[in-house]
Amino acid sequence: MSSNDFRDGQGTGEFRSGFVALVGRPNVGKSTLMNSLVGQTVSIATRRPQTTRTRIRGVVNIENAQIVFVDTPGMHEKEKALNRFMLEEARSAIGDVDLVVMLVEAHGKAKGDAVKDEDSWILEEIAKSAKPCVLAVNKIDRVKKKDELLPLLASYSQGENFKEMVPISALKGDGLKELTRAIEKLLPQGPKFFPEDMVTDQPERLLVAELVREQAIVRVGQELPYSLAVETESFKDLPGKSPFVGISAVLYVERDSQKGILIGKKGKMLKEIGSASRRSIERMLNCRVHLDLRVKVARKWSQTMGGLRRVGYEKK
Ligand SMILES: Nc1nc2c(ncn2[C@@H]2O[C@H](COP(=O)(O)OP(=O)(O)OP(=O)(O)O)[C@@H](O)[C@H]2O)c(=O)[nH]1
Ligand SMILES: [Mg+2]
Repeated sequence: MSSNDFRDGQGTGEFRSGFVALVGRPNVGKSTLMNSLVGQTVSIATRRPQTTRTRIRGVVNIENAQIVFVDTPGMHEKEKALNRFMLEEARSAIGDVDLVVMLVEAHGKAKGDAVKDEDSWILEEIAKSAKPCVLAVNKIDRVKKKDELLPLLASYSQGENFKEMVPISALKGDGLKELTRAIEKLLPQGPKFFPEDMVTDQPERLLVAELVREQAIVRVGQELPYSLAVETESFKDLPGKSPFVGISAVLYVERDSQKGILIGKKGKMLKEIGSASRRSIERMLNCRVHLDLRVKVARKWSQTMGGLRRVGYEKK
């Protein structure tokens, strides 16, 4: 990605700022887009749907604007407490922002109207909020001929009030300049909400827990996709010549059998998750880290609000 080019701004002289929610179905690439725009991982992204569980803010500074993106959980309708919590996170994000960017995938089995139908209730949520909305058609790197996008763009342009429709590849960085320009134009004049060197307002202990969850999803996401939660238990400076941080975190699962999967034969799986997440935490904190992971069973935590609170999810 040519990271600098979309930060150039439009040179209008006025400073603009605002909050922008990234919404859409699970797995369309919202978190990948957030990280590409911010320039580092603030929200974990994996190939498994329903990775993001809470609202996560990432700050992007361009020449004459500051855009605070709010990544949200993929919107889907299911009954479990965890799903209801995630949907509420996305809904309330829409209510709190100046502008909504809705992501859809450019490729996929369903074309045009069929895709739009599946998104119709998300479109209704946005319409109810009366917030201005930009459509970002993501994953264009997977589309061979660009005219294949036309039916999809045509179907979304009918009857919807998108201010702009921008084809992008969050992964490759294509179209991000066009997208940020479209957003900048629609934001009100306003101040810098965050200092320039602040990329997220997420506390480090939450980011750490998410980086551990990411490495666990990568390895055992197929076996326990929705049953896993991670909470940082302690985070402290350790003595040493150079900065050195000691972190302990708990991985919660719902059943004993899942605990076995996560720990693996002779503890091999947990060790792998531990060393991979330690490396990504070290990159994020820019210092040496001692990471201690434990696995606990919190029966059926994802089914009730009390269970969610028990593993660290609180309503904001
Ligand atoms: N080819 C391609 N893949 C992408 C692109 N953007 C995202 N992906 C992939 O799509 C998958 C899902 O990405 P995420 O960013 O986690 O999607 P999400 O919308 O945040 O998903 P949830 O948090 O589950 O709602 C990952 O495997 C990404 O690498 C893109 O522009 N092109
Ligand atoms: Mg996500």
